[in-house]
Formats: sequence, C-alpha cells, structure tokens
Amino acid sequence: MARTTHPGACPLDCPDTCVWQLTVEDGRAVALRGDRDHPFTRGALCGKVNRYLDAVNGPDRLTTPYVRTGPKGAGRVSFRPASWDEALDRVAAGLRASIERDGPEAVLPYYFAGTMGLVQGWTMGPRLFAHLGASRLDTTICTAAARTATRSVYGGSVGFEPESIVDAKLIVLWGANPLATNLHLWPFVQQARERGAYLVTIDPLRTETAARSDEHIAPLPGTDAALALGLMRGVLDAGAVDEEWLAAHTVGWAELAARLAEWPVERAAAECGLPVEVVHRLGARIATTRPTAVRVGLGLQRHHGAGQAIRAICALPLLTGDFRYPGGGALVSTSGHYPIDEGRVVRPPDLPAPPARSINMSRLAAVLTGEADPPITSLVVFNANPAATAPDQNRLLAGLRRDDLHTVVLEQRWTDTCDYADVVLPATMQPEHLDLHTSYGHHYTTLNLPVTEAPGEALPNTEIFRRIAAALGIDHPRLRDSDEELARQLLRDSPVSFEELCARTYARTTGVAVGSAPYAAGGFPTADGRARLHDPSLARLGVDPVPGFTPPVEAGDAALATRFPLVLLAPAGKFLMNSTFASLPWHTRRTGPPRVHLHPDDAAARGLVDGDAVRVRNDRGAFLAAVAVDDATRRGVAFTYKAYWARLSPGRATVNAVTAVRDTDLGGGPTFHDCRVEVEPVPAELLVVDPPADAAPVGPPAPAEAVPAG
Ligand SMILES: Nc1nc2c(c(=O)[nH]1)N[C@H]1C(S)=C(S)[C@@H](COP(=O)(O)OP(=O)(O)OC[C@H]3O[C@@H](n4cnc5c(=O)[nH]c(N)nc54)[C@H](O)[C@@H]3O)O[C@H]1N2
Ligand SMILES: Nc1nc2c(c(=O)[nH]1)N[C@H]1C(S)=C(S)[C@@H](COP(=O)(O)OP(=O)(O)OC[C@H]3O[C@@H](n4cnc5c(=O)[nH]c(N)nc54)[C@H](O)[C@@H]3O)O[C@H]1N2
Ligand code: SF4
Ligand SMILES: [Mo]
Repeated sequence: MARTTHPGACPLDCPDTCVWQLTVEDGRAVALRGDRDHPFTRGALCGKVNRYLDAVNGPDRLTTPYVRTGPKGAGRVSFRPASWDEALDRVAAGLRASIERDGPEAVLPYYFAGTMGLVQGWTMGPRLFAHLGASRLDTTICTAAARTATRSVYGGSVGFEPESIVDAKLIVLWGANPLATNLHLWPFVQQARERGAYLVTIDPLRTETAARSDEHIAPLPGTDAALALGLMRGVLDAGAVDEEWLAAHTVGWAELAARLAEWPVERAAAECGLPVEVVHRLGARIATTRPTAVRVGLGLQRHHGAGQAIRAICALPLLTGDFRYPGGGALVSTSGHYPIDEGRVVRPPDLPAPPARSINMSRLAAVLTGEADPPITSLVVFNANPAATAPDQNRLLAGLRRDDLHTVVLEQRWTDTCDYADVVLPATMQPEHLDLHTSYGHHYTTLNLPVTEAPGEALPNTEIFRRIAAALGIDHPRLRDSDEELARQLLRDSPVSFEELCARTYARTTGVAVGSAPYAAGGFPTADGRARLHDPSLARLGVDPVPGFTPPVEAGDAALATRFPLVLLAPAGKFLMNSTFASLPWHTRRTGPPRVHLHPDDAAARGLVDGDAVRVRNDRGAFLAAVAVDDATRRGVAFTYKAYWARLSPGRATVNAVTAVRDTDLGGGPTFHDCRVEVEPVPAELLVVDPPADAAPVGPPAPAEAVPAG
C-alpha cells in the first residue's frame, strides 16, 4: 500500500500552532509527528496531539446529519439521521422563520477556536451571517480583557519576539503554565536559563511550570494589578526608571508616577497575600536585570480586574526600558503582528452587510434567558461546545432548552451542545480540509491542505455555509468562494503568496525578525507610535485611565466568603484541549475523572481525605468531584481542570455550573476564576458515571507513533 507523508498545521487553540507531518496510507491518516525543521515546533508535538488521530479516526466521528425528533437535552435518542437535503431544508426554514418573524438580529452565530484556522473558523460562516444582518458575535470568551488592555497600552496584541526570549536575563511567566499550554516556549526558556537567566513564575498554584522555575510567587487570585504596581514602585524606589526611553516612546508617565505614590511595596504585598520581602526582592531584581521578559498567560485575566491587571503588567517593562533589547519587554499574544485583515474578508466590499447589534458570547447564558431584546430565536454553533465551556451552565442549558429557540450545531463528534440542537451537521477535521493559520505565540503563517477523505458525508464548515446560503436562496459569488479563494483573500496583504505556502507550508510573515527588538525605538501600533501609561479614552468606559487595582468581585467579597470560603480556579488540563479531547479514552485516562484540589488545611477543616466524593457548590449550581488533597495550592484556593463534558461527568454537570456570567473591567471577557464555592461530602456512589444510554461506541484507539508525552 502506498504510504505518503504530508505537512499540515495543528488546528487547536494553542499558541504554538505546530507544523506536523501526517502519514497517509490508503486514504487514511495512520501516523502523525512534529515537523523537525520548524523553528518553533522543533520536531515534537505535545502529548495530547500525539494522539490526535484517536479523534480523527474515532468510531464516534459524525458521518451524517441528524434532525431532532424528541425532547431537547435528552441526548442522541432524540435524533434520527437525515439526508443533507432534509437537514439543510430544516436549517433554512428555522433561519427564515426567525428572520421573518423577529428580524435578522434574532439570529446569532456562536463560534470560537475549536479550530484556529482562519478559513474554517473565521471567514465563510461570519461572512454569511454578516450578510444576513444577524447579531454579530463579540468573541470575548478567551482573550477579550487582554486584547483590550494591550490595545490600550501598546496599540495592539504585540510584544517582544518570542524566540528572542533566549536573550533575556530575567524571565517572568505571569499567570502562564507553558508546560501544559505553550509547550514549545519551554526549550527557549531553558536555553535562556543555560545562558544565566533567572526564571520566576507568578501563579496562585504551584503548577508544573512553577515547580520547575527558580522562584514561584503565589499571589491571591485576582490581585496581579496590585503586584505589578508594587513592582513598578520597587523599580521607581531603586532609581531604575529609564526616564530617557520613557520620555521618547511613551505618554502618561507623570500620571502613572502619581499612582505609584499610592502603592508602597508593603501595600501591594498585603493585597496579594505575599510576604513583603518577596515583592521587594522581585522588584529589585527587575530594577537591575536587562533584558527582562514578561510572558503573560491568559489564565490570569479570568478575573473581574483583568483589564487593569494586564495594563499594569504591560506598563512594567516600559518603565525599565526593556523594549530596547531583544528578548526584553512583555508579550501576551503575537496575533497583532500579522498583516492579515480578517474583517475585510468577512465583510468584503461587494457583499452587503447591514449594521447589526453585537452580542457578547461570554454572556450566552444571560442572552438566551432574557437579556437579549429582541430575543435570539436562531442559534448556529460551530467550532465551540458552549454547553461545556461557557459560564453559568444551568442558566445556559435552560436557555438552550427553550422551545422557541432553533439551534443548529456543526460538529465533528456528539458533544454536550449537540444534545440541545434541532439539527446537527457533520464537519470535517484538519487532515480533510484546507486551512490557513497564523499563531498567537509565534510569527509564522502555515497552510494546511486536505490529504485524506472525510468520513461518510462530513463536510468542511465553509461548504456547509455555502450550502446553507444556497438553501436560503441567496446567490452571490462571495458566498460561493472556494476555500482556496478565501485563503488567497486572507493573504492579500501578506508577504507570502498562496503558491509559496503550497510549496513551503509555512513562512515567517510578520516582518519582525528573530533576535530583533521591534519596539526599541518606539513605533508601537498606536496613533502616535507611543505606548500609553495613561489612556484618557478609557474614562468613558468607566475605567480608570491610569493602571490601578480593580479587586476581584467574588474572590474579594468577605461577606460571600462566610458562605463560600473557597476561591475556585479552573485552569487548563495538560492532556485536554478545552473540551475537545474530553470524550476520548486515552485523554480522559491521562487526565483522570473530575477532581477538586484542596489545600491540606482546607481538606482537614472539612474532615475530607484524598479520594472523598464531594459536591462543589454555590448559589448558581454544583458539580461532583473527588477530593485531591494537594499542597500545590494556597489555603482558601481550590482548583479543578476546565472543560470536562457534562454528559460524561458524575451528576451531569461540570465546573461551569458554578462559574458566573460577569464581565471583566475591560473588554467584556469572562471571569471563570473569580468564583467562590463550598465543598461538602456526598456518598461515593454518586461519583460513578452511568454512560449515557446513547454513548458513542468506543473502539480500539487509532495507531499513533509512540512519542514521549509532552
Ligand atoms: N493542554 C492544554 N493546552 C491549552 C488549553 C487546554 O485546555 N489544555 N487551552 C488553550 C487555551 S483556550 C488557552 S486560552 C490557553 C491558556 O493558557 P494559559 O494562560 O497558560 O493557561 P491557564 O491554565 O488558563 O492559566 C494559566 C495559569 O494562570 C493561573 N491563574 C489563575 N488565576 C490567576 C491569577 O489571578 N493570577 C495569576 N498570576 N495567575 C492566575 C492558573 O493557576 C494557571 O496555572 O491555553 C491553550 N492551551
Ligand atoms: N471554567 C472554565 N471554563 C472555560 C475556561 C476556563 O479557563 N475555565 N476557558 C475558556 C477558554 S480560554 C476558551 S478558549 C473556551 C473554549 O471553549 P470552546 O470554544 O467551546 O472550545 P472547545 O471546548 O475546544 O470546543 C471546540 C469544539 O469545536 C469542534 N471543532 C473543532 N474543529 C472544528 C471544525 O473544523 N468544524 C466544526 N464544526 N467543529 C469543529 C470540536 O469538536 C469541539 O467540540 O472555554 C472557556 N471555558
Ligand atoms: S503544542 Fe499546541 S499547536 Fe502543538 S500540537 Fe500541541 S496543541 Fe497543537
Ligand atoms: Mo482560550
């Protein structure tokens, strides 16, 4: 049998956007490994994606459309297989009914980064809905606070060049856990350490990354702004402010300096629950170490005060002039460096797109239960599994159960969200479709070409949207653009052409060279090229124009703490990718069943020991878990991993049954970690999960090359 090997891109929501080599035999994907030549990937995929072919070849792939015949939320027993013609007729009828009865804004597309591919994720679907005049989705669920904060300070999602971190002498990983979530950054960090760099991780939890750092600082959750202000004060007190660089390339130092007068290191330490020497020592280290690289994760922004926290953290390396040096400065995301204008591809000039209201996706539970006026009566979900991943699960599921809501889900496998659909449409996976990828952790653009046949009748999202447009009777060339045409449109301003990418797979496309200091001489993407330490435009959003400390809402609520004494964090699990792998046997075996990790004192105070069954609850809801007694956390702070599936969890609820719909101070982001709970013992038998009667068959795992887990 002919074996061929093809390059492609890992599509998952991860900053690394790895290039892989996929071996195909007889039309079937049989092996997957990392591309050895890729400058960032350097040959290895992560543990979870080494088993990606379990997902591709799994017996649970959707291969045909389904239409609902029974009650919502009852599972697959409520559905029967249907032809594409019948399914598309149902989809079109539902959309038409909403538009005619309630107006086009009653339609809401809900999508996120199930694939980060621009073609399957961010073009044809949004284009069709923009043309219909549907409500526009404000895609806040992951990075909204950070995106808005970095735009305020730096003018966009930009920062130091990540491969240049090897040149840093002090590396601060702030609310980031790269050994689980940004694996390929780690060898660069290690290289810097071999050259003498000191590594500090700032995280309330002693993660694997924290444990392998030179120093771990564990502030109270949601207090990072206070810490950043205290560190800046330390730099100021040490006389280490780079006045010359600040004067040339920033605005607002006078206002920020006035704020720092209110933030002696002692105050910062007290807010953060840290010994004052710890804050003093790090401030002194930052004052005297050039270059310092601050790599900011996304976990720390899931608190109410996230916008101000990221602004303060982004201000810190401006004070020290760290952007002068390769590997110096701060970096939250590289996405703002790419010369790609998605907006123009979503709303091309020759396709009408009426103005429409914007709906914040992180508020979906509220939106579907009365907040939206006019109400949403058609929901089209793709590249997302909100029933597992969106906050306030009980309220969300009540919304999804509404009889007057017509829900369409495009999916690769039967997720929790599919249970609430009217129509489920089978979608292709990465080896089966064309896509184009930028990255939020490096500076390469990657092309992924289809190399295997899709199972059954599965189709790419783009083709499904083209067919929905046709079923609605819309005939416009822009709604017939092929995937290749969409990729070419995305690459219009890019220095690399589609043909070049066909030949080379990936190319550096940002104009920022490895080893360079892109903002050494200012030139930030703000109107005047200067970074902003003071942003008067924030006043009209009700936000302090000077970076300050917005306390967390629940974590900082002493009265609430009497009823719900534990702050609950739900960070990323190493062998899961949001909810994407949480139904696959290998991945769930590696991750284990849902557990709530408690500090030994918190466990002892409740008479709990390792393995005990508990209900984790607050006023919004509850989920069941086993106790893990774990000194990786602070007293009063509990944690669990995000994004299990409710239908595969005890009690059919996940951590998002307790998380709240509440916006961050900037950007309207979610506040998953700003959450208080109590835990109470329950009988052990409650943790036994009865597989849903309609659970997909679990067959033998797909062959995958044995590669050490990352
Ligand atoms: N293996 C794996 N990789 C992933 C994902 C996954 O689910 N699994 N998810 C992907 C996605 S969608 C994203 S957005 C990224 C997220 O990437 P990261 O931001 O690295 O991941 P998180 O685990 O969400 O959060 C990082 C750390 O922030 C800490 N944290 C929580 N609250 C605070 C706080 O108040 N202050 C500070 N300083 N730290 C805090 C958490 O304890 C956690 O260890 O990872 C991506 N990569
Ligand atoms: N408690 C808590 N909840 C969280 C977080 C947290 O830290 N704590 N993190 C949040 C974050 S950072 C994020 S980004 C969100 C992510 O939440 P979601 O956006 O819901 O992401 P996933 O759970 O990965 O679901 C993606 C789905 O897209 C499907 N998919 C993948 N590719 C394709 C495709 O080409 N076509 C179609 N039709 N489907 C496809 C996958 O099968 C999968 O079911 O979760 C958030 N939820
Ligand atoms: S590290 Fe990230 S990009 Fe690379 S294979 Fe794993 S999930 Fe995909
Ligand atoms: Mo995310």
